[in-house]
Amino acid sequence: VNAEVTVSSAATSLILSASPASSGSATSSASSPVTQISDGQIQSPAYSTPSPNGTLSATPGVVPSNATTTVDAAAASISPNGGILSIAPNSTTPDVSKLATQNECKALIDYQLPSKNSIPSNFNFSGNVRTYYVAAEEVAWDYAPSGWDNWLGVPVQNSPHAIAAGYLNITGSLGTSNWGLGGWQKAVYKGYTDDSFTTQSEQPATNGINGPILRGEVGDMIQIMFVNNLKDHYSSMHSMGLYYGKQYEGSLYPNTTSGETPKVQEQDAVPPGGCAVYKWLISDSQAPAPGQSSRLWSYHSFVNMPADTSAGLSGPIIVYNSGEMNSTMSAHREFVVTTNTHYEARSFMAGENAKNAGVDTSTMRATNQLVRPFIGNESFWVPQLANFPAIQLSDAQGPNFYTMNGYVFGNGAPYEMCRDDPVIWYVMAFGGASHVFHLHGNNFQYNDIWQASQSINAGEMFTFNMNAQLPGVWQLLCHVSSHNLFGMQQNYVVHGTEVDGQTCPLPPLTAKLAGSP
Ligand SMILES: [Cu+2]
Repeated sequence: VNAEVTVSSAATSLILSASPASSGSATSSASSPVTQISDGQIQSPAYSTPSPNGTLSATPGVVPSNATTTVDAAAASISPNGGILSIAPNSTTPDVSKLATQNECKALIDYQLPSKNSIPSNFNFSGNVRTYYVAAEEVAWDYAPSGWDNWLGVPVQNSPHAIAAGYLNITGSLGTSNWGLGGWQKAVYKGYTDDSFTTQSEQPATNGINGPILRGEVGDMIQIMFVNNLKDHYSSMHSMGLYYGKQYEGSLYPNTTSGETPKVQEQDAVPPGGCAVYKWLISDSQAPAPGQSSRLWSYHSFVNMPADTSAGLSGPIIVYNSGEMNSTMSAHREFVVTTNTHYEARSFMAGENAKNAGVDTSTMRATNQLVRPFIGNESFWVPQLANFPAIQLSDAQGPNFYTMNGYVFGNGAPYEMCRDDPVIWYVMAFGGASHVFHLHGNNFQYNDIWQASQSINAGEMFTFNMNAQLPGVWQLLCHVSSHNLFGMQQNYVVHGTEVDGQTCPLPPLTAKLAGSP
């Protein structure tokens, strides 16, 4: 089975032309602002004055904990450390009765452009709206599912590298799969084919822990129905690179304009069981580099970014020049490589993993939000301080896994190609380290310059072009020596062809889009 064939046609089938009413220029088609989701997140505060150092003098709230109202900003006081309105704590329980229902979210998938204040001036609408259905889900993840360090050729529990990395924290157990307990509890994005969320969209085997690959062309709008199926944690979808209005930022912080009522939208922190719709635009500012046909952007959850991305919530976006998606996909092998430090002690799933592993959880909080009182600035938006680990694990208990697409020690599916295939590597980094992407056997081009290696920092996204000229099973690695020690390595395979007296077993590139227009 060649997953690329399926995913290619699936991506094509997602194209839906906008209705005549919304075709044409962005300006003329933006007349129907998307209905705001009722946020229901703001609760009645009791006011108090912050101390000069920003520490709140807390007065217990006197209103019912489930009361929902707006806040008179003028009555609130301004904190001295940044203008955030500070209010005494009340309750951390959001009013779940106001959650947007999935039917409400389905209705917001309306193929209409967002309101004018969400449309940049260099967005020239193509008329194409690409729709994706994405859910945040909990999975049990094994960083080394083969049980082997595939570079040293030994079982993981015997690997000097795994031992040095601190991945084996209980003698004789398999730390990469959470101390032999069947996997680390992680949160990941899964793509679905429609709003019933029953059939997962197919992704390349090499995609690993990445969320589904989202694709679009310059001039397109991407609309996403997102469902948070995490049991106890918030999540969101925040785009790195595509354009969005404030409504679709998907990032939790008190980002109100001064003087307005502070407000956290449900899209910024979707509660367990909730949903949201995001509309992201691909303007000229997202275009591939001159001479290139595609480039990488990304998305991730931004309720509490360090905890969310350590939990596993990130994914790729590939943008093509207008009209060049199919031709580019059918003429190249495209591969996503995400380098990420999955720091399990910082993941918001740390509490779940601690419980599973029998760690002393007597100090663990009952909820994923911090218990009060605590020292620090507070405002009155809810949820505040969400997605923090419920327990502080040591590094031995919650190791920092140095991964490529969620795997260590060459445990991901190898990237496969035929000799002389044009290849596009989409390489990005999350987490807390700087990496050096390096290939053995073949060089790649970045900014029209041939490279053997390229540094990449957390949050950066690169697009490299390569011609697979030399056959063999080759190394693909982070060249930072400690990261290599910690297993940040993968393999890619260049199959020989007639030149080598062999037949490449992969379907030819020209067949990649068979069945699509
Ligand atoms: Cu590295």
